[in-house]
Amino acid sequence: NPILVPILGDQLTRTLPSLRGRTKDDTVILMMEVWDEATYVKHHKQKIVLLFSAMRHFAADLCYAGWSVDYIKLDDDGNSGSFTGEVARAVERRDPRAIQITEASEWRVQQAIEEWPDKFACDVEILPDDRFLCSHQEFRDWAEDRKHLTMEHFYREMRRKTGILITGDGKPEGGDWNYDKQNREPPKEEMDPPPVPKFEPDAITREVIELVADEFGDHFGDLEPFCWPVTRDEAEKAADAFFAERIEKFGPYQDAMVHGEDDMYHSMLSTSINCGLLDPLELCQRAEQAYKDGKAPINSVEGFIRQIIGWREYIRGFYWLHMPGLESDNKLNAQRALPEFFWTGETDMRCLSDCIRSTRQNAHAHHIQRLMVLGNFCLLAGINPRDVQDWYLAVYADAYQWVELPNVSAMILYTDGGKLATKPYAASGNYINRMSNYCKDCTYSVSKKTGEGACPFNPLYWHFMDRHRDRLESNRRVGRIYSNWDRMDDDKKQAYLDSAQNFLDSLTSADKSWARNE
Ligand code: FAD
Ligand code: DLZ
Ligand code: SF4
Repeated sequence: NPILVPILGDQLTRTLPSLRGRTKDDTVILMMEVWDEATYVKHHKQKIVLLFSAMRHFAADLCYAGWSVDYIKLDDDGNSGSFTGEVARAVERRDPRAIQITEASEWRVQQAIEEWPDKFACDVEILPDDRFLCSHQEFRDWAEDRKHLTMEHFYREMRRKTGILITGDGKPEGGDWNYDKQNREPPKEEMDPPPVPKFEPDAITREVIELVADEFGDHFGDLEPFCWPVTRDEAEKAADAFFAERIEKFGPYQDAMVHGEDDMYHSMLSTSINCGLLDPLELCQRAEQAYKDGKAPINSVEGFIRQIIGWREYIRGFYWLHMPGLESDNKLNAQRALPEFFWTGETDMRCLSDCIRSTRQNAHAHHIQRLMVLGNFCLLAGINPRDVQDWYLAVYADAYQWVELPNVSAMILYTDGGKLATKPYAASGNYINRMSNYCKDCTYSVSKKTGEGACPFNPLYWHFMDRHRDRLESNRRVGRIYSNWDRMDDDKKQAYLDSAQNFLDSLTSADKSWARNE
């Protein structure tokens, strides 16, 4: 009897722990397209195409290499629609002596896997996912007894552990651990980011595009053009282009936003990293090499590496440390429904409409758009965390709960009351105006603070600060903002609060059926 090795949609790595050391004649690999996973939120159409196409390509490569693969397509007869249902059918079919699986990246799926030993007669072995640098235990040990889980401290440990950008005598390359101060350039006229490689759908992808059109036509987002990498080869080409053409300016323009410019100097590699097509550590080593070869400055290279071995690893550790509570936390008691325009893009706020357009067209928006435009709006407007979580999880092709949830709940919505972020990332229109070209052609005026035509971020900012004064005033990093508020005369304060309230009252709530099948 063989060993059954189920491989999940974000485990498309040939060196996966559950594949390493297995022999071809003693193993049956199981890959499953299942209805439950495609619809637990109504994922963007491109996200489903990406996952199914990448899974089908990966399975084809495994078969070509001589592995025995049971690949269950979504519309196969008898598909039970769930991972557990499909493993049950495979156990029936193959009578394995054991199941061996790499742990799931998401809590929901891992819970289901942990029930398998009780459900199936064979042994079930769940292996740690060593595609992440920091194990669950290592993160727990690091977090233990710390009052604040400061990312920067964690990041330095990851630098030391990997030796990336560390000199022979153990010091940070260039003398500093972090060059973020050099990475806050606003956009410049002369900026001309090279285009990101686009990948033409092949026959496998085209078949999946048809399937998605038939089965998920009511999900958010444009189905085509579909240009994401779906194989390791394509993902490598995308990485090559980033290291050859964009990493140099990645750092300085990391936080810059330009209307209609969706990729800027970002790597656009998250979709490939998260489903297993690219190895995060290898990418960091390539970035380090670009620095050593004099092809990119330290601030760009360090910035890129920090996002991956710093933020990405930290976010994953934070998720497992705080689940399942993280999903229901709501320390700011935000209760407002998500506005409908998040799904339709129909708003006069030019910054938001551009970020939502990019999200709809590409299943992607870059970090500062997710954080300081969309996220900042949800924070200031007091949108309830569940609606925001569902939205981010559904609309981005790189979204899996382990990475989406900490970013949404702890980073943008401050639902944990400050375990991750030392203060809420709240900002008025000024910030967006400084870091983008959105405001100059907006219907609203960013310099107008209150009343008709004022940029809604301006009054919303003070409405937020005022309604959370009890919680935020004692925060050293926020407290002084209240001295500015207190210096305003009462009429001015009231004008801010009234303008914000009028704006909030004007919002139309989204129908829940955008995010979930009722
Ligand atoms: P680059 O700007 O080129 O960055 C390089 C890599 O660093 C990314 O590919 C990614 O792997 C990693 N990275 C950067 N920032 C983060 C971060 N905050 N958390 C984890 N990894 C990071 N990223 C996801 O992969 N999936 C998500 O569902 C997701 N949801 C987000 C939700 C919010 C509210 C915010 C503020 C950020 C979210 N991010 C998420 C992080 C970040 O926005 C994306 O990783 C990034 O935009 C992907 O584009 P890129 O590959 O061009 O990234
Ligand atoms: C996101 C997703 C989708 C849309 N569909 C599948 C699927 O049919 N089969 C699969 O194995 N994985 C899918 N995924 C990814 C999973 O929802 C989930 O994120 C991973 O299993 C990690 O927990
Ligand atoms: Fe956004 Fe306000 Fe600028 Fe308009 S004026 S683009 S709403 S920040």
